[in-house]
Amino acid sequence: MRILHTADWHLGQELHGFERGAEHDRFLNWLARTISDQAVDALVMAGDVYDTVNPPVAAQTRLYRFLNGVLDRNPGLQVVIVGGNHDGPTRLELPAPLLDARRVTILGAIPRQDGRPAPEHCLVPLTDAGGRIGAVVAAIAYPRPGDLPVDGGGSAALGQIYQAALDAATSRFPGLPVIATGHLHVAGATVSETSERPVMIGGEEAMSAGIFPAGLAYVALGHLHRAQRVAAGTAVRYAGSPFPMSMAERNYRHSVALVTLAPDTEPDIPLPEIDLIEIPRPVAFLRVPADGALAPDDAIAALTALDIAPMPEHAELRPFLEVVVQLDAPAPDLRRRLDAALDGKPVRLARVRSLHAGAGGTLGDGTAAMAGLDEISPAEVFARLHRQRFETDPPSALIDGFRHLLADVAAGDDQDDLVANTTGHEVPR
Ligand SMILES: [Mn+2]
Repeated sequence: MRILHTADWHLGQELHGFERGAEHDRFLNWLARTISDQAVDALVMAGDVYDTVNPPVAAQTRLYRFLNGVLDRNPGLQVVIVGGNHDGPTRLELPAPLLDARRVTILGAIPRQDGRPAPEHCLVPLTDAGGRIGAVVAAIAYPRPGDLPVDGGGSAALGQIYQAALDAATSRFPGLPVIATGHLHVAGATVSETSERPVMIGGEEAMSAGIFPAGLAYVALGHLHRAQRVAAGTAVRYAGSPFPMSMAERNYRHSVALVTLAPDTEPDIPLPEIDLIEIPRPVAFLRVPADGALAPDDAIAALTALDIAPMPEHAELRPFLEVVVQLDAPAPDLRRRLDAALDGKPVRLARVRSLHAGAGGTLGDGTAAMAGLDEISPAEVFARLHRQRFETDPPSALIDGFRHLLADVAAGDDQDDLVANTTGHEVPR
């Protein structure tokens, strides 16, 4: 069995106001070719298909066109998609009735029965080229409010969901390797500053890697954008995003994971063979300077000297540029001067970061150059404000409460989806 694990496409995403559609097209075309070239049996997408709960029509068109193409060209291919924290569960599942349920499974949320998470309804048997069932996917989506207790104990409760899924899989499909999906932040993994939206699951921001039972052959994760292995022992991996979703990700090597499961099942769980296939970067990310910061005049000289080969292709494939400037005095015309220096160059100035020498304003901690508001997390702003007002760190219960509020606000217009999901969501399988 050859399973291709990918995640965090964020279709519909914009980078500082610039559309990413051309990059997504390049990635999806590459992915479609890779599925054929590598004779993939199943594609597993571990959440954050879309960037928002109400994605633009173009983003939905992209997904449907991709699915139609790969299913048509690869008659043996199965596709398993689960929802992430950016996806609206019912929106994600919308095309499912039009698709062959034997080949495509879309679970926007963990299905429920009698109001409780029902992981036994997440099982997807995978068939190999010979038509035999060779593995099972426990397609667990991002846990939604109500799936887990809110007052702590989230890891334990989610661990029980994974254990129940594994138990159901081994009783229905004895002896077959079981792959689980997940969309969450596992403690100890590397986050991308200001890129992934923090999540609260069962009262915890990061879950222990111990929630995945040792009996799982592989855990296909989404949410963190850096491709990385999480736990030793069981193979637990983040596929990572297909290309940088923020400037912070510009030095990553983006990839998909090709997971090969041994054909014969042993009493012990066979460790899967994992090959990372690097994704060609559709658009270059430049930073001026490469490290550190430049004084305004030096930055303008560097931009004037910037030599970028003219690109025959359209504007949406021009490199993104970030300029980091050290400011000792206000420079209200900086952006205009930077734009002038770049005039006629085939590059997109996505972001200008200004570092200030002073101790910073009301929220500066006085020890380092003040970071821009878009570089510090909301929780850090909250903590700094608390220290400024009360001269102490906020107590952990207060931070937890703040993070809850933040997650609720971020979930925002998810609410309609959630109501629909808690009341009427029953899975066909
Ligand atoms: Mn996510």
